[in-house]
Amino acid sequence: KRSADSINLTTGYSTFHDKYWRYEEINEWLLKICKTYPNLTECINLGMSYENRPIYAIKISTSLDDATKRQAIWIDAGMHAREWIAPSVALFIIDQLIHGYSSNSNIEELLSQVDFYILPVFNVDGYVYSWTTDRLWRKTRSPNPGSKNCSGTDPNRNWDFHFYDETASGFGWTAATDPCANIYQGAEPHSEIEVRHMDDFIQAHAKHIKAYVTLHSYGTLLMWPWCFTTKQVPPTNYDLAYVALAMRGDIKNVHGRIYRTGNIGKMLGFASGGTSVDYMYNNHSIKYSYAFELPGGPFVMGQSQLKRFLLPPENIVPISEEIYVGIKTLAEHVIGG
Ligand code: ING
Ligand code: ZN
Repeated sequence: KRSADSINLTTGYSTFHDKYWRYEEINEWLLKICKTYPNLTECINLGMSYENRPIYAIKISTSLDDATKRQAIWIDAGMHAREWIAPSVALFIIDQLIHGYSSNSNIEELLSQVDFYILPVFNVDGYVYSWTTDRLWRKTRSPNPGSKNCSGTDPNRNWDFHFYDETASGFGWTAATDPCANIYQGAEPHSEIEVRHMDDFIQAHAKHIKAYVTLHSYGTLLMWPWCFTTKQVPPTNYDLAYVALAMRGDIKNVHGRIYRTGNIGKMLGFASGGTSVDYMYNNHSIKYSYAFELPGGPFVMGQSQLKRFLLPPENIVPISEEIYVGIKTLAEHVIGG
C-alpha cells in the first residue's frame, strides 16, 4: 500500500497527481493536509456511508469568521464510482488552492473572499467497489428490498426534485424504477444515506454557497440546469450561460480543449429528474449550479464505449489544470454577486 507520507505536499505537480488513488489513500492525504494546514483547512466528515465509511469534505478558508457571513463554492466528485477522473481533479484543485495560498498572490486574494468546500469522493462505497470488484460500477452499494440480485441506486437520480417525473421530457427519459438498472432512481427521494448527509450539510450552509459544481465523466461538457426537462430553461439561464462561456474561454486557453456548453437536458438530448445539479439550483437556490462531464478515453471503433471510462492516468494533470482554471473563473464571477 502506498503511503501518504511519501506524498510531497510542497507542490501541486508532485507525482501524486499522476495516478488514481484508492479511497483509503485519499482520506489519508486529506487528513494529512488538514493536520499540516490547520489555519487554512478543515476536514469534515459529512457522515457515514451505507457500508459505514466516512465521507470527507475539506473546507478551505482563510477566515475564522462566522462561516455564514462568507461566500463559498461547493465542488463534489465521485458521485458515480467508475468516473475516476473526477475525484482526481478534485484533489488537484485542493492541492492548488492550498499551495497557491502561500505562493501566489492571486490565490491569496481569491481565498480572502471565498471559501471552498470540496468533496472528492461522494459515493465512497461505490468507489471502493470499483477498485476491488467491478471497475465499471456506477451506483451506490445499498441493497434494494424486493430485488435479490441487484443492489445500488444511482445517486444522481435520487435527489428530491422531479424525482421520476417522466412527463418533463421531449426526447427521452433516463431514470428507472428497475433496481437492476444503472440509472435506478431508488425507492424514494433521498433513499441513499450519502445523499441525505450531503443534503444536510449543504442545507446548513446554503445561504453562503454561491456556486455548486459537480464533476462527472465522460463527455467534455460544461452544463447547467435543467436536467429534468428538455423543454424549458431555468429562470437565470442568461447568467448561467454567461459565466459558463467565460469558463469555457479560459479553459480553452489552457490546453486548447473545448467544452461544449448548454442546458443539461438539451445537451444530452434526454431529460432526467432527481439530479443533484437541478436540486441544488432549485431546492437550495444555488444560482450558479454546474455539471462538468470531464473528457473520457479515446473513441475506438468497434470497442465498447464503456472502455472510455478507463482514462489513462497521464490525462489527470492536463484535465485538472484546465478545470482548475475554470473554477477560478467561476469564483471571480460569483464573488460579490
Ligand atoms: N452522466 C450523467 C448522468 O448522471 C448528467 C449526466 C451529468 C446529468 C450531470 C446531470 C448532471 O447520467 C454521467 N456520466 O454520469
Ligand atoms: Zn456521472
